[in-house]
Formats: sequence, structure tokens, C-alpha cells
Amino acid sequence: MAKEALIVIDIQNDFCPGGALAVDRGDEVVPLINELIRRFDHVILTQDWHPAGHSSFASSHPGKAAFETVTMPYGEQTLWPDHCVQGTPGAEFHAGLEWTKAELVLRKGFRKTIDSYSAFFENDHSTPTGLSGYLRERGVEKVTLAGLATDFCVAYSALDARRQGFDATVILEASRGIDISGSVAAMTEKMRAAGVELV
Ligand code: VGL
Ligand code: ZN
Repeated sequence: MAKEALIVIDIQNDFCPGGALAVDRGDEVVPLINELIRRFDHVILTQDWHPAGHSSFASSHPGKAAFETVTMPYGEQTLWPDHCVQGTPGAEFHAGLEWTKAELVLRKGFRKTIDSYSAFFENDHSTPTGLSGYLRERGVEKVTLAGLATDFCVAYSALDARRQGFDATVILEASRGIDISGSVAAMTEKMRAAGVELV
């Protein structure tokens, strides 16, 4: 049987109710993800991890508001409220997440000039995080993903997993979306078309 890993995406305070970029009912997934963590032999967590003044923050673009877009050298970038700033409480994992079993915590979005939704590549789609190499070297062929947010970090990670030749399953019940003008439906369809198993 193919070696499998669970990738838990961005279960951080800022993406939960009360956080800077709260995903509606984001905290509801925590018990489900804890159950998944117990079930899997190999667990990886991602952590959105931005320096203060990151280029994806609307506050870094005078005259721009959160959820507007700007054109970066690498393409269109949605702007966000300041969130998941390195070392702040908002960047910490949700207190209820039973994450200590994790073999790897992969931080992303730490370069000031480029955002990274995907656990595999930054938003230029070419700068690798190293995750593909880590998984391959350890013989992992199949990844199961869940977390926040369905339409951004979960979807981008699942699409890149397929691009990198891994089998990929997304547990929708253990994920929640931000949903900017239909982005959950659009990204769900993209994942389906790319051969991501949606359950
Ligand atoms: C995310 C927007 C900005 C996510 C991270 O985890 O989906 N979304 N940074
Ligand atoms: Zn972010």
C-alpha cells in the first residue's frame, strides 16, 4: 500500500473566529482534524508565517483595502488583513489542536515579497518549499489534506500535490473556506478536474 501522510493546513488562531483573517466556523474543524491526526501514521502541519509588513498585507499597499487584488511581479495577488505574523499569538496553532505528534511543521509565506498559499510552491508557482523532496525521500505517495482555508491554502496545496505526482485527497468536512466571490465552488471544481479526491 502506498505510504500516506496527512497534511494539516494552517489551523492557526488568525484563521479561527476572533482572529485577524477569521474563516467562518474555522474552529469547527479542530475535533475532526484531531481524529485524523490520531488515525494517520505520518502527520505534517503547515503554518502561515509572515514577517511584519508582508507584501500580501493590504496595510503594505497605501490606498488598498483587504480582499482587493494587486499585480505582483509573479501575477495577481489578493490582499489580506495583517495575519499570522511570525511569533505572534495569531500565528500559533489553535489551542485545541492536538498537533504534538507531527513529524514536520512546514512554515510558508516567510519571504516578504512573495505570498505562499500552497505547501509545495510559493505563489510564483516555481519557488519550492522543499515539501515534494521531503515526501519523496520518505517514500510518501499519497497525501490527505484538510484545514483552512479550503479555497486558498488547502486547494493550492492539493493542486500542487497532483502537479508533483502525488495522489491527493481533501477532506472537505474538516476544511472551511474564505469564499471570495464564489472561490470555494471554483476551487472545488479545479481540484476535481485535477484528479483530487474530494470526500
Ligand atoms: C491563507 C490567505 C492568506 C490560507 C493564508 O491559509 O488559506 N489564506 N494566507
Ligand atoms: Zn497568509
